[in-house]
Amino acid sequence: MILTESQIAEFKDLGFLKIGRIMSVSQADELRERMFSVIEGRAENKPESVTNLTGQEENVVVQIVNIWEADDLFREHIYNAQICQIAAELMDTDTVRVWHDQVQYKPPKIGGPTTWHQDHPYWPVIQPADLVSAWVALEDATVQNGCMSMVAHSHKWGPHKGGTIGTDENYLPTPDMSLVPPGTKIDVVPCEVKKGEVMFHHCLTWHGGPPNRSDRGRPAIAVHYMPGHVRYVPEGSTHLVEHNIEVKPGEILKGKHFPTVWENGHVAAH
Ligand SMILES: O=C(O)CCC(=O)C(=O)O
Repeated sequence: MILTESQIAEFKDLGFLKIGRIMSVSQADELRERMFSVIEGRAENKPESVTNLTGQEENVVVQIVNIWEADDLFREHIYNAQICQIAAELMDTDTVRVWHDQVQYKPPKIGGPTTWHQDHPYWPVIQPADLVSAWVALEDATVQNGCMSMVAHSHKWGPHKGGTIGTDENYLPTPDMSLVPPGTKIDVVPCEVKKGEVMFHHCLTWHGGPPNRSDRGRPAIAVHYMPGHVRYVPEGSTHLVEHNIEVKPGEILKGKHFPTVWENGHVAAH
């Protein structure tokens, strides 16, 4: 075990867990440089997608999905032994696979906000909602440059479709209160994370973040890890990476685009 019982209990209670350093500053810098080479089209291979999530020039959030398929250092990153073991311990599973990864880069001055959301409602083709994400800062992430905030305990409130959690002018959540158990206080926790540190969140935890008006960019890589029992369960809506799925509806989701990274206490062969 890497985690203590109290860390696991904290994650189960709050829906997120800050761990701390997982790589050196220079390793994070190297990943950040690889990120720029993918954004600028200099990498040898292509990721699934590179988009500006907001569609606005004055509020840019560059999202790269499956950068691990474009760059060998990011491919190594999804197999990071410590991250994989922590994911296995948080999901209480022997087998960990990658659903997909996601870079979000908020450039200096014009970086956009992250609207409040839960992850799993954006993933309508996989069940159950037992995934965890490992989010690594590739530059110090602070409130000023648009770090994430988490709503403590919100993963226990069930899944809500996108758009039900609004954002006010201070980038705080304005949820439809009928989604929240009566008497519950919305406890927003800003999560500052240093370059090379990791934090984990559950796929039903509400999270969002302010724009970046500072002089420092805010690059980060999140890997969305699934426990071995997650299945392909299409329910009418589609997903960007669904075309990569080779198993039939109802089957365990695995295959070359959804690599097994951790098995029976060890990093999987790759
Ligand atoms: O990087 C961010 O600010 C948001 C990332 C996110 O929403 C996620 O990893 O689920």
